[in-house]
Amino acid sequence: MWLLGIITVRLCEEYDKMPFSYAILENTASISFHTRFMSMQIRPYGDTANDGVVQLSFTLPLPLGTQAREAARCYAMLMGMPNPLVAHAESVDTNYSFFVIYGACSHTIDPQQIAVDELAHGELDFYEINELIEKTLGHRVTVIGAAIESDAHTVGIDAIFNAKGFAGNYGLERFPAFRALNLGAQVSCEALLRRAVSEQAEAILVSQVVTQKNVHIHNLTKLIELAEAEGVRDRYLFIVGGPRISHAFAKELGYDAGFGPGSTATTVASYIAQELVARKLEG
Ligand code: B12
Repeated sequence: MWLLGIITVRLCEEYDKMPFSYAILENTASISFHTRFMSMQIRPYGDTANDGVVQLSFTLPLPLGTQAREAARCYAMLMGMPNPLVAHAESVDTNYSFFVIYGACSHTIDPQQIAVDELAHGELDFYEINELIEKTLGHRVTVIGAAIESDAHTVGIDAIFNAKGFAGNYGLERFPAFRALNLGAQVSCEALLRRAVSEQAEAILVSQVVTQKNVHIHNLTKLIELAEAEGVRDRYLFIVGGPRISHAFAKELGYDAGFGPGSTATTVASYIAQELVARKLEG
């Protein structure tokens, strides 16, 4: 521990000697080279292009004071900010302090090298979705949804299901092509699967908002494992949504699709309609 302490202090001292503008200039020189000749390397934009300036906030388990402020500054250096400024410090409890740090990061990123696993399905409108299902599938599609297990947050799943919808988009209950059943929150995986069977659902939509201690991973894995154990995994489209969900993450957990913050029923309905049609055509 004491060795780590010494390294930390030395690192802070070394960075302290480096003027803020020098750190930026040094890094900007290398970025120009890369930008022109190698690849497209970028940094965040603060005052001038590619200066790397960011603002971040965090809480430390220390009472507010000079030691806490310095600890926050050193911690920001360890995160790759050569000369951070503690722009704001506030006590949030007897033994906890909240900080806002302002500083320039030296790291760069090449957006051309970033691979994003996104849904390839295009977005159809309300009428196109209903028409596609009616003409190609020839029946109403039953979709069933819930916030599963311990999760009590209903606003997200309601935004997707409720007829009045969200952000100017109708919810699934409004689409004539869907029979949409929203079971609400804190529904066990067992109960959701039982209901999906009895209602002859074609898609199961689950919401997970709380991610503390990775509870969402536990809950989401439980549902897929249960479906596999009961031999019904391939009977349904398994869809998950929530503020910390991405399509790539959903796939990792064994789901067919994942929807993150700001999702609307139109996007989800477009996916369900096109995916069910594609599966039907594949036989
Ligand atoms: C309202 C709220 C509550 C209400 C919920 C009331 C209700 N009926 O829903 C109450 C007070 C009950 C609550 C309780 C708790 N909450 Co709360 N809550 C919130 C709050 C303020 C808003 C959430 C919300 O409604 N967002 C609006 C909706 C529209 O957004 P959304 O959920 O992201 O949904 C969109 C997408 O994610 C997606 N989506 C979501 N679900 C689905 C599903 C499908 C199938 C699809 C396709 C898409 C999709 O589409 C939606 C529309 O775009 C957030 C903070 C915040 N500002 O987000 C905290 C927050 C989610 N809560 C939090 C916590 C910690 C809790 C508690 C654990 C607190 C406690 N210690 O008791 C409890 C948990 C209770 C439980 N067992 O689940 C944390 C979660 C942190 C984390 N990462 O885990 C947050 C982020 C607050 C925070 N900053 O700490 N909460």
